[in-house]
Amino acid sequence: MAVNHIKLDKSKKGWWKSAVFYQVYPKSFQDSNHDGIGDLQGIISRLDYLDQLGIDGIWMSPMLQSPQVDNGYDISDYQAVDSMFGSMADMEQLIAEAKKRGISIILDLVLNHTSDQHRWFLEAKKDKSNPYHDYYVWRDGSPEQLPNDMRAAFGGPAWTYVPELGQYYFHQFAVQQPDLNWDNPAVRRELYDMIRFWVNKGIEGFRLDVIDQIAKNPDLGVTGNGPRLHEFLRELSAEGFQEEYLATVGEAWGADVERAKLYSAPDCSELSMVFQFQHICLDQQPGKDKWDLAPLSLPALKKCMAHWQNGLEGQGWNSLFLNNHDLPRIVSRWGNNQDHRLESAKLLGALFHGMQGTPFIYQGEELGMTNVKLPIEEYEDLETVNLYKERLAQGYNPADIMESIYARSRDNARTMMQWSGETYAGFSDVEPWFIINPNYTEINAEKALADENSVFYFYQKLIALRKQLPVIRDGSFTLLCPDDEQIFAYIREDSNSQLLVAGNFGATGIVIPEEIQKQSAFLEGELILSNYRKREYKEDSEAAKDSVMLEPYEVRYYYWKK
Ligand code: TEU
Ligand code: CA
Repeated sequence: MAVNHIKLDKSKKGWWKSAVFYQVYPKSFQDSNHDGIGDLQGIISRLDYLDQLGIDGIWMSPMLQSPQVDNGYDISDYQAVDSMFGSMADMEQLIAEAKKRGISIILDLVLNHTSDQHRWFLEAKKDKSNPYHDYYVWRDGSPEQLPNDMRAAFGGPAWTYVPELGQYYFHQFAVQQPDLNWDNPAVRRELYDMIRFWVNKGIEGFRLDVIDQIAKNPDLGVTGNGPRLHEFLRELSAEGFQEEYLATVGEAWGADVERAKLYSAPDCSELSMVFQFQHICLDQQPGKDKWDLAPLSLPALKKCMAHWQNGLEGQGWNSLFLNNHDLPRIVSRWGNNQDHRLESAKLLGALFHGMQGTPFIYQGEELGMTNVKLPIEEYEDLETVNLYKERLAQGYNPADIMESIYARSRDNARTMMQWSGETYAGFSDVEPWFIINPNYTEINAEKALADENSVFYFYQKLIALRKQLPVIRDGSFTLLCPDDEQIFAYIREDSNSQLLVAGNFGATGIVIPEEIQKQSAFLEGELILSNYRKREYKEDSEAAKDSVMLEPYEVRYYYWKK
């Protein structure tokens, strides 16, 4: 299957608008030294695979020195590679080997908090006059009297008492993840210097962990979208990012379209783009958290995406994603991993890759990897473990808690990458740190590469199309049939061309609505992509490219040159 990968010129401003990124979760990607833990040499050994897929950059979840309470999101030294993953030399080799293949390495910056084992925090809790004390957020209190009733994201209070100081420190996440005090200019300076260290090593972009939560004000109960947030971001950008044309993406659960225009302003005064989560939160009960499941409304999903597509056009830039290391596998969530795994995985990929923005693929998504169901003792993720305890104590029924966990646990994304049908799935030759989804004998990269009908080759085509058709990057977006409960369709258009994307989100066939049939791209255009092979055989009238029946989870792209 000849797919011509166009390599991007990274010295061009805004190169990331044409790019497709791939997220690697280092611990679960590839082990190279027989300890059952993924590592940097493992990633290097799989660069050819990623190059074959056609991606332009790798966002790596943190591989820096860490006690691994939260799988590396608790960093104890920002300038040292954790020995579990390799050495600084391995990191330099990874950057160089990736660059040879036109692949940029994007580092995950966790700037909201450090590990409680970071040197700064160890100093900070020695005494109040220590220069590092003010690097963190402290309030007076007594064992009986917490500063206020704010809660941490992973359960329990957001305050932990240090008896020697008679003070509490603030943490939005785990007890072992104390929040940094961004109001202190010395903290910001340290972080900018650290960013320059990595830029000098050849890092070409950053993903910024919970960036909307850095400007907190616990006295007012404020975590996200604090008053100084955009001031801090402009400084961070000026000091850390701008001149190199780095690709920067902020994780911002609290972003709406208006705020995203600030974050991703075309003058690059803040970031390249943000990960927003409004679409991701649609299948939970309003006002509740992700564990309180609700069915997805397709019209709501379509309108949400259209709102972002239209809202940021010319005024900002979207990221496009359905998966990451915190989210369940999309084919299990919004697709159909029973009877239509391949079709629905491709449908979801095609719908998102046809939009304007920069797509991010999460490891294994290109294979259509699925969720897992485990006995509670086997979950590793602290969020999952804490949730179970907390809900049990609140009187929830264990079976209901498990349903939420099966659907939403972050561990769904953290099982080992499925490379082959061999023992340990080609991930390692010893038992890995966490489980392998038992379906690895069926779903794996080796099989996918041997099957031209695989999700892998479909994603490869999606990536190649983005490079070939400027309308995918630049065209306007018009949602079709917004209220239809089963069809997801839209038009991308520029002055020379039109791209029609039409998909069937249901397990039953459906006639293409009139509103779509009358589009020029449907009438005059060429069918350039479909997830049903029979569309390629034009002599069969049932299967013809202009058939008005969409099969279950079918998706088609029609391209029309005006
Ligand atoms: O995630 C931020 C975050 O808000 C998630 O914890 C999210 O709330 C949760 O997964 C869904 O309920 C980032 C990282 O992506 C995550 O892996 C880290 O655990 C977290 O920050 C703390 O650094
Ligand atoms: Ca290893």
